[in-house]
Amino acid sequence: MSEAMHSPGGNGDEPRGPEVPDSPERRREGGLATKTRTRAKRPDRYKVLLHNDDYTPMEFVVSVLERIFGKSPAAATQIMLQIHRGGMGVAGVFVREVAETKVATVHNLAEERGHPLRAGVEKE
Ligand code: TYC
Repeated sequence: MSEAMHSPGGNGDEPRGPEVPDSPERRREGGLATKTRTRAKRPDRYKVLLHNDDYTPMEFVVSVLERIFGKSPAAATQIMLQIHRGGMGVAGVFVREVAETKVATVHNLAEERGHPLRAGVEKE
């Protein structure tokens, strides 16, 4: 055997210990495997608002609040009346993608039935 095969370092075959994936962070730390833990932030919430109009039947709004927003018949009726008297009301609060999907569902159902009911989202 040649001397070169036993000399430490140099021929690229020396054991290097447990493999840790390389990363910009690891290089910055001079080769030490460190990790900064960053807490995941609570996603922003969005209110889904229903708007009053003169034509959508009250029963339809109540059924939307029950079916799309999971409200009890009593809660759905209270929210509908609040919208009817005050101009708008909160149907629910969700992360943005869910809120936008609810709005689209409300508009699709209302259009199917020929009602002008409108909904929108507002960041909390
Ligand atoms: N104002 C409607 C009526 O008198 C009822 C209504 C309530 C419509 C809530 C829309 O978001 C609404 N038939």
